[in-house]
Amino acid sequence: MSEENKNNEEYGADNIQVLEGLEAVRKRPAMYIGDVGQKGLHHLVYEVVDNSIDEALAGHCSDIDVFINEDNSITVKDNGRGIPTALHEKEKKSALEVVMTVLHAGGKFDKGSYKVSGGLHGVGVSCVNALSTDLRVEVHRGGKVFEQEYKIGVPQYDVREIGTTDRTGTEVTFKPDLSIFVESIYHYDILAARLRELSFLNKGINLSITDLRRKNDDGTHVNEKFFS
Ligand code: 0RA
Repeated sequence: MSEENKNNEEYGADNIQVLEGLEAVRKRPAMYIGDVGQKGLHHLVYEVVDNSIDEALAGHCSDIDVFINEDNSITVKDNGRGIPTALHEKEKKSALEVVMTVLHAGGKFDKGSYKVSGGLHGVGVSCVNALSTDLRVEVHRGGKVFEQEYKIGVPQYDVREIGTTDRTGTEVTFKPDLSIFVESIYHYDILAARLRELSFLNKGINLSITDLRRKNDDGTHVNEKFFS
C-alpha cells in the first residue's frame, strides 16, 4: 500500500465520525443546547465552566475566571491539572483534541458529574466548539504550554507546544457562531447570576467574572468575585 493510501485510511473512520458529530450539532443545535436564543448563547458559557467545576469537584482546581472579551468572545480560565495532551492511543491524536472534538468524550464529561456540578444539559465542550466560528484552547501542564485552535469545531493544526510555564490549568476562548445564534450579545448580569449560583452550589471555589467591554469610573473593568 502506498504511503498516501495508508494515510488516507488512517484519516478514515475516526475523523469522519468526528466531522459527522460536529455536523449533527450544527444541524440541530437546539437538541444539544436547548435553543439558539439568549438562553442557548449563555448556555455555551455554562458548558465550558461546568468542565472546570468538575475539575474543582475532583479536588484539583480552586479558581475559575470568566471574561467577556471586547469582541464579545468568552474566555474561561481555570487552575486545574490541565486537560491531558498526551497521544490518545485509540484515536491516534492528542487527548486534548479528542476532548475538544468528540461528542461526550472522556469519562468526566458524561452525565454523572454534571448532575453534581448543577450543569444543565451536560453536552460538553465539543458542542460549544461545533457552535463557535473560532475556539482556542491553551493548556498549562507538565511545565509546558500547549494550544490548539478550531473553526466550527475543526482543528486548524495539531496540538502544539508553544512555551514553558510554572503553573497548570486550562483556558478556553470561543466566539459563538452568529449564523446559528439569533442573539449575539453576552449579558454580564445573566452570566454573573449563574456564577453566583454555581458558587453557592459548589462551596469553596473562587469564581470570578470580568467584563472587558465595560469600565468603571475608576478605570477598572466591571468585575465580581464569588466565593462561599
Ligand atoms: C481529564 C483528566 C484530567 C484533567 C481533565 C480531564 C480536565 C478537564 C478540564 C476541562 C476544563 N478544565 C479542565 N481541567 C482538567 C487530568 C488527569 C490527570 O492529570 O491525571
